[in-house]
Amino acid sequence: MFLKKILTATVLGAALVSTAGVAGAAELKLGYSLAPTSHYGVGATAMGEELARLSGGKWTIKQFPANALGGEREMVEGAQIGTVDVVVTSSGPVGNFVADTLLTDIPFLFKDFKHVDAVLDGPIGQRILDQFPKHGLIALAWGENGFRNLTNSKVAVKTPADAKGLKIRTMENQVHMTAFQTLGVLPTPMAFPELFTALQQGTVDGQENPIGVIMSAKFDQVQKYLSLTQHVYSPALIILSPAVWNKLSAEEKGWFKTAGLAGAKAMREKARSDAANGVEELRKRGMTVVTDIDRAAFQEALKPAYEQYAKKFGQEKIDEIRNYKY
Ligand code: EAX
Repeated sequence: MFLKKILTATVLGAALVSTAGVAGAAELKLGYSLAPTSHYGVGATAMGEELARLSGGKWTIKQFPANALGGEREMVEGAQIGTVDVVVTSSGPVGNFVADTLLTDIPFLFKDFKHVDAVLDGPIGQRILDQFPKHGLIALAWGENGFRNLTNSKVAVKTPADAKGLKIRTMENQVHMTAFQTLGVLPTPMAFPELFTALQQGTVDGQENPIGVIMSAKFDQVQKYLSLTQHVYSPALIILSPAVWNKLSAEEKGWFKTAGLAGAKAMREKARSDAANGVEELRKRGMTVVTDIDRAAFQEALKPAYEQYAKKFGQEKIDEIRNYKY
């Protein structure tokens, strides 16, 4: 059933533009961690359509959803060495390659979507994207994963005290791990493809992700409680391999940028509609949704983590995002 969905999406994608007969036509491999119906799939499709349209079918995109090309860290490594052409990924592992992206992973930094858009689409976001080439990667655009929420199989978490002692899977991301350690949970960094089984087998008690990811990965099947903590915003990035970028003409680079932005826009729209409508769906699927979260208590409990972030990044860089006028 799932495979059939993937095949259908791929066939549809390929049918949009026929590359037969286009001189030097090239099909790019694009990987992501979720199903084709997810915000990543919607973004990848929009990007592929725009790229094919702008290039008259010279450049097309073939999607490899559902971790088919590996976990997010592996896909980014693949882009660096040229075995993967395009990656749609959360910022999760990206800080291991481009340290400045870690700034965006600080808990309770972004207030709302308007704040997110102003920062990521403005000079701060651009400055971070500009860091990628010197680390062997091209970042075409900021997409979206979304505000993350805690799920677990044991307890209705409203306060940091409720979460104490839970074993929670985190992304392979130092900023997130510091936050969870500070909250007194046992952070277990793990690649996303291993997560469903780890939850199912009880290797970890919980995890945290945006609503769209929880729905797409069907974590409701292995998790009882969904706490709407919205404790951190999780950006996504559309990353291109320099092996592709370096052989493009200036005109083609423009097409890729435009297509990347079209993908990012569609991804944000889908992620936001999932965030707005998905909670009800997850409730219907049987999750207990906890809405009265003491977010002030979480922020208070995170104070020692904020001190560490200030040492690591410089307080002014954090404040520049936190206090950005929009
Ligand atoms: O990008 O690893 C994660 O939890 C990510 O949020 C997920 O793979 C979607």
